[in-house]
Amino acid sequence: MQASAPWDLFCRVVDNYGDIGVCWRLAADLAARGQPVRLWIDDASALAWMAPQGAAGVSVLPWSNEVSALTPGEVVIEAFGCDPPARFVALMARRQPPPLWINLEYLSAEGYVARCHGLPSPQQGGPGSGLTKHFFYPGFVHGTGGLIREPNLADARAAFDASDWLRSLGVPVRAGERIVSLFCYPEAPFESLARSLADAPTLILLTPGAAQTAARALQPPAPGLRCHPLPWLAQTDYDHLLWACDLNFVRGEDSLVRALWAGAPFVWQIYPQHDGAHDAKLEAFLALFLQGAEARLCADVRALWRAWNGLAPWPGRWPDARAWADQARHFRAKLLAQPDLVSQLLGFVREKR
Ligand code: TRH
Repeated sequence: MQASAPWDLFCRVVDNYGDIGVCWRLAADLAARGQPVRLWIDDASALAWMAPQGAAGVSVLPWSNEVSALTPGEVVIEAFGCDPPARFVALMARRQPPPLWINLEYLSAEGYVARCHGLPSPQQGGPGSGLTKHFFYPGFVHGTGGLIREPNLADARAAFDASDWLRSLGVPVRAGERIVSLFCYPEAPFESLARSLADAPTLILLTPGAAQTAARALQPPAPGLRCHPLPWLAQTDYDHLLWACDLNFVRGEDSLVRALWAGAPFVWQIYPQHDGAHDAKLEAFLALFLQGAEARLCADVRALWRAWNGLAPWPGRWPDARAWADQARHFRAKLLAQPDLVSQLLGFVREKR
């Protein structure tokens, strides 16, 4: 598809790094496929470590209502219902033909996603009156918008050398050690995890923030366990971290997807919601992930994930590592057979034009 103007992608950072993480990946993937992007963002500070090299075809612009001299692109994406500035929306309404307006939604494995994906929402009032917004839902199954997966990702994963990469990062790995990455929220029961992991020589690679704070509070760590703090890594290197580990603890939305592409066992700490909606969301994902797995693996993975999310007591038994790894690879293979999010987005735009 030939782009006559850049796509406009709007992102507001609510908290943490998921909003900017998803938007950056989307922008970089679109640009790499020949669709330049203007990424409008209210707080771009995390890009300094997440994407220090930037990306050809992506320009990062401050969120502003002062956009009157600008022509909106053919496609405008607002991430997670962030409401682009009113003046920009007014320009969209004046553009002929109007841009295709897409609201990129949060990721969920729940059933409503396939039902709502692609639905139109005609705008009845305000500066965008007369325009139609479309809901675009990422997801794990056919009938949803899919997951961000760069075209070269599977090849890069297959060619990756974990030992070389860990050495280049200065990580002191010992032969035979299990390597675990930890990216978590402050509520995670780190002490229970440390006790369980201490049953075998284990090196935990701690991402900045809650993981390092929790590990500092547990000094000295349990015998058999070593902890190594990491700096914030660029997104591409965070992928490498997930590929280099035997087990990954991830959180939120984007690192979950990247753990899926790593194809290794992982535990997901879901973003907690005050109304408790995260519980059903976690169960919906577990049900998909564990489809076809042996009953024992299902029970053990479910128990561990629920405990890590504070929804159950810490389990007495750890999932079997080999069966867990097989299931992770099996699920990744299923996902790889589905079209990725950017391919679907390009198809959606073609269809609506
Ligand atoms: O930071 P998060 O908890 O973001 C959350 C969730 O997305 C949640 O669903 C959303 O509602 C909330 O924000 C507002 O987790 P997430 O989604 O994994 O985002 C982290 C990003 O940071 C991801 O793109 C990976 C990236 N990252 C790096 O690039 N380098 C690193 O070293 C680490 C640890 C993460």
